[in-house]
Amino acid sequence: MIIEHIDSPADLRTLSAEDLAVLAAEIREFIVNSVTATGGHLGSNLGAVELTLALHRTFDSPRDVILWDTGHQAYVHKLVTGRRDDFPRLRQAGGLSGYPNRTESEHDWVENSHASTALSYAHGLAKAFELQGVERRVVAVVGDGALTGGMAYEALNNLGHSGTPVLIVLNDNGRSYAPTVSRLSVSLTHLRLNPTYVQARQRIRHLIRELPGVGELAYSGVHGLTSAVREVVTPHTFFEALGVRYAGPIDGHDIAEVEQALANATEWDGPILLHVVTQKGRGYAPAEEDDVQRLHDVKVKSVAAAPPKEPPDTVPTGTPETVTIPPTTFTDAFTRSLLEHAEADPSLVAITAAMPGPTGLLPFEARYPERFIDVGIAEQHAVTAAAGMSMGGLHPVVAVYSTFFSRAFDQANLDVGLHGCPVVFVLDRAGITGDDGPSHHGVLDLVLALSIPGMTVFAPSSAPEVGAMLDEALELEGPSVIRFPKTPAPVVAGGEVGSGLRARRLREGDGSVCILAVGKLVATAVEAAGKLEAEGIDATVWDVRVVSPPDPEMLADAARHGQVLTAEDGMRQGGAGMFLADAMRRAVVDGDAGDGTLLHRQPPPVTVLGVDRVFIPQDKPDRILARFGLDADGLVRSARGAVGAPVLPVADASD
Ligand SMILES: Cc1ncc(C[n+]2csc(CCOP(=O)(O)OP(=O)(O)O)c2C)c(N)n1
Repeated sequence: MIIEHIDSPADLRTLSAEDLAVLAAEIREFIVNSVTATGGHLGSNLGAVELTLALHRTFDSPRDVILWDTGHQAYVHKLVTGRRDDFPRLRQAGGLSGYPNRTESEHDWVENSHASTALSYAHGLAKAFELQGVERRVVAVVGDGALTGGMAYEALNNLGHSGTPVLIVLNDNGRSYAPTVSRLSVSLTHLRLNPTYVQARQRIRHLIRELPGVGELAYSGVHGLTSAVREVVTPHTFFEALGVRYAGPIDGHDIAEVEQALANATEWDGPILLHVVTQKGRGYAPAEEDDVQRLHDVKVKSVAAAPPKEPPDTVPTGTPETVTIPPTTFTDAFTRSLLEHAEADPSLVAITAAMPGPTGLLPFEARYPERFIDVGIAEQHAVTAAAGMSMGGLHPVVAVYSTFFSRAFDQANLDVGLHGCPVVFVLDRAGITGDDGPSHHGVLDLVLALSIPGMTVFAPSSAPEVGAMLDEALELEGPSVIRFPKTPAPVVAGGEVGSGLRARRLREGDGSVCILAVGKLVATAVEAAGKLEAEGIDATVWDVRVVSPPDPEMLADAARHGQVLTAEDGMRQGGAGMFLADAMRRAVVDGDAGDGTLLHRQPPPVTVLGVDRVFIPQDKPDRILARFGLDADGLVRSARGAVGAPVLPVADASD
């Protein structure tokens, strides 16, 4: 096996064309076997095999910088930079990261995973080398999906203006998660498929290669000629208008062709974009046959069956009465509820930022294509566009991952919040997400959402709550957030769901300790209360449901306890617990119990439980939660500690 002898990029440079072809096949097999065992990004890596080999044969990494936009397609790069043996622990605790990671290798320059940043890093690095007079080349590999992100355009514009020498490799597979939505992508596709261009290009290459003596030499100059042809068949070149030279398109699976083009491109003393066409999922039938996502990412051992092309039958496809299967996940519950609302409300529109599948919008897209909007990887635009839609009389629901909501905070705060637009944000993958590591945990959404004036913040504790909350959110006159995790949570309190903006008291204790639990932590709190009871501590448990505005009845009840604990799967500093503690203090000190009684008393001490302000490495969510004391045993320990601690004397509410 050739792959067993590849421990560094230098080992690639001695290989013949035949060896490289064999190696590419071995790498594909390795990646399929590895990723199906651990889970991870499959389609994107299978499409980048030859491109990665060509890059590492042409450039001298790490002296030359190779940056991977988003970073999910860097498995081959990891393989050829000495990390082959670490793949069995891909995305496992303490194991290989699913993205480039500076602690793993000197070949990894950034720890990314949020898209569209590589061109900016590249600009910065190239500028630094230029100013220091150092000869080092900077290459940024960006997908056509990542190129839909606004930051990429900011960087292109700045690169073109400054003339900083960066080689941008556009890895164009026509896909993001789903097919890429962008006019630019469509134009690029037209160019690569344009028969006049393709034929002319092939004829020129053929003629040149046949020239006796000078054929191969002249072949290297073929891009000059083909770009002349390109100018004829494309009305304008977008990149060149920005000041970035364009070269291509070339076949990204032809290693020799890619190497030649890379070598030519580095001759250009300024920013240049090489358009490389690849096939996502190449060489693995289930991926090639997955029409929508090309097996972009896979769960452990789930690749044998490609995802359904039609909406899954666990969501309603007929009238609402046909719905009989209970929702299994929060996402599933959202999908169902959204479809019901969409049927009743023709002004309802659903917006995704390039992730229609994972956010549960595919059935909506299938049924209401004209009301489905995929903006590309452009969360900021999604949010402000939603504000505009709501100003224009539509009812937008923006479905994004919690971690990507951070990108659009300013837009959510000012463009939606300040204008009081009734936009509903549905934040999936909230809380601890696990395998994807620090950048993917959704631990900031509560902090961010709670700092936006007028934002109603819902945290469903189980899937059936999602529908009730969406009902409520769509009735509000201002913006709202519904945030929930990927993993389903058990339905507590006999399957009943709450309503309106009210919290639910799930358990009434003896007044010693009250747990205010948020979202996923509600089931944990109920479990903890059971354990505490066995120890003689009779805890009250509330499902907070609506973090803002908090239910006054819940606050008043909590204030009557000797101790209060709050529990959430988000950042503790500035999160739900601190928000609720502050609201309770104000409620009791200002005397508004919400039920007609005046309190005017000292609030009880509050122990705020949540995630520490640290970047959390990859691990299984339950293990991470336990580490932060956010499992049932952790809550028991905290409650025990709180009850045993000295309690401030409190005046009775009736005094
Ligand atoms: C800001 C942001 N939003 C969403 C995502 C989720 N995401 C990860 S990869 C991806 C698609 C990337 O497509 P492309 O750049 O074309 O790479 P490919 O996988 O097709 O090679 C998306 C939307 C992300 N990583 N960052």
